[in-house]
Amino acid sequence: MTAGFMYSPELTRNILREDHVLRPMRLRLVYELLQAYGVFDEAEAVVIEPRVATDQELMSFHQRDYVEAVQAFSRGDELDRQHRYGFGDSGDNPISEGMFEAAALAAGASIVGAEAVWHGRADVVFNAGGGYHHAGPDFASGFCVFNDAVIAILRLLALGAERVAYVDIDAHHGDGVQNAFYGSDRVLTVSVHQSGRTLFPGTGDCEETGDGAGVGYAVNLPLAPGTHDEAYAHVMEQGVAPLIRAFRPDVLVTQQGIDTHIDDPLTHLRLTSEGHTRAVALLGGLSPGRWLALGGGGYDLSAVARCWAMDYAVMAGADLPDEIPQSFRNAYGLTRLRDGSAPALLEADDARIWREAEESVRRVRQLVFPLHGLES
Ligand code: OKP
Ligand code: ZN
Repeated sequence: MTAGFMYSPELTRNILREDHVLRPMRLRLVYELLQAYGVFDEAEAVVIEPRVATDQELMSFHQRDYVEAVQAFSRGDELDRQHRYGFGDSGDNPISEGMFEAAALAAGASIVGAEAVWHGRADVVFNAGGGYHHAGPDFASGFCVFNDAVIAILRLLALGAERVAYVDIDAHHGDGVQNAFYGSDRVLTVSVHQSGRTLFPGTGDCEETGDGAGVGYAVNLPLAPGTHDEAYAHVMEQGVAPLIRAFRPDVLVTQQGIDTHIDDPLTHLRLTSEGHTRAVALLGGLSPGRWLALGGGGYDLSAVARCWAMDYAVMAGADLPDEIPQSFRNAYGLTRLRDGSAPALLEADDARIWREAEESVRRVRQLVFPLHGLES
């Protein structure tokens, strides 16, 4: 397996706002942790330099006026028009100097990754600095400016992919990607997330299954607050895996937000590093040999660094010992790669968690499985 890792220090520079929870330095932690382990010394683990996406590439999904507006805002111009495009100083999407270049670089990294897996230069490429799944054609949303996931999928289709499977395991519903392909049967979007009843962006119910030709090609598996590794594995195995197998994609695209982690400050899921990596390993096992992996949310720096390093180890077939190498330990104070076991649960919570997980699986199997020739 050749596994590419998209990286340049430029990917870690754009600070949205001093107090913003999305801190670009988290990518540097992932990279430095992998480096401390010596992962990139192996021939099959290669660092790939991103490039900035062109305006044309951004406009494969985004409206021209939006791309031009982001460009202007990024220079500090036309700021009075920011609210109509979803930006605002004190909200989720502040304007920062250079944000256009930063967002275009994140999108360019996903494009480069998509091309590398399509042309077989790598079996898998991980762009941890991508996965901006909420951005819409003409608006920023949920920390996302340009939707690199949509743009990369459009590139794969243009290169000749007939079917692309997109699986989004961020704690938030992957609404922007789902909406972009809602009427298409060539892109299967699957999102596993904390239910919209209790979390942004509020969508992602099981009943959202697609439109027209796309009916059956949008899949949602909402989860209860508190969902743990065991219930999560059940949903992945019983709800997600059979669909991907039946769909037989030419390319697998994953969004691996790690805000599902028990220590994440924004969500209420309770996955451990083991639960997350197990899901990623399952998805990797479903790859047709072309896999574009994207980052996403993840707001606890320790969880991000450790879990995404473990994700990349899965991709590169590397074996990382639990003890974090001295150099990284001294710099950042992390000692163990993996979480210990998760804290015990109240019985009543556990019953509720299982009930919701099983209910999501049941509804998806009923609504969507038959459309793919699967038994519900
Ligand atoms: C982005 B990703 C209400 C607060 C909503 C937005 C969270 C964005 C998460 N305006 N906060 O999916 O991790
Ligand atoms: Zn998220």
